[in-house]
Amino acid sequence: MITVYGYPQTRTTRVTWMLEELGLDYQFNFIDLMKGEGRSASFRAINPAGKVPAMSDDDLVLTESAAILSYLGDKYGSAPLMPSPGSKERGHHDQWAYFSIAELEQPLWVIGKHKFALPKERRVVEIFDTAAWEFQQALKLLSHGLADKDYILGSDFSAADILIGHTLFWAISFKQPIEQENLKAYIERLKVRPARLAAIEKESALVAR
Ligand SMILES: N[C@@H](CCC(=O)N[C@@H](CS)C(=O)NCC(=O)O)C(=O)O
Repeated sequence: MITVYGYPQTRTTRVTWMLEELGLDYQFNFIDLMKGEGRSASFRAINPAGKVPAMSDDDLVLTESAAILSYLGDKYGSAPLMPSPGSKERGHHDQWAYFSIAELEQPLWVIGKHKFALPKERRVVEIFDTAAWEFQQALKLLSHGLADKDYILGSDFSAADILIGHTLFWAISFKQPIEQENLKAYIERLKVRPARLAAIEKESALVAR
């Protein structure tokens, strides 16, 4: 059985979105970050970093949202959601997955860290302008890469779209402008993915408990 350790409206949604795309059953183990459960000894035994998401599949425990998506796609999925290892498509898939984590997400996360995540004495508000500018540079590259395609690899949705899409939704909630018309249309396409909506609905039910 697959267990997701997570908290709603965090990178956990990348994993639950992927699981819903794959049509897999999973348990959601709610780690209440607001109550400090990320730092509990029991959760640190799963992820020493104390961060979500984490995932277990039988005796395998994984952290890092992008790695979890690759594992799930390779083990339970197929192309086009997760192109085969060694294929050209997989090369492009991984290029955009790593771009999402390394280039698109990082400036946003810098903003998040210095707004609320870091201890107050570690926050440097002067970094915001530069981080916002860096995010805009990453958006230009993404817009260029997407061009007139529906999804980042072409006409088919892939796991890379989950990583990119989740990051773009995050940017919207951080009030970062996204001006490129092709990115706006891409966001609208991703927003209504039934698997994303199902993942969010399940998360909301957990919060409402
Ligand atoms: N690179 C990790 C980042 C994980 C991460 O930073 N998760 C945040 C939630 S989105 C977290 O658990 N923060 C709690 C904390 O830092 O204490 C991934 O992609 O899974």
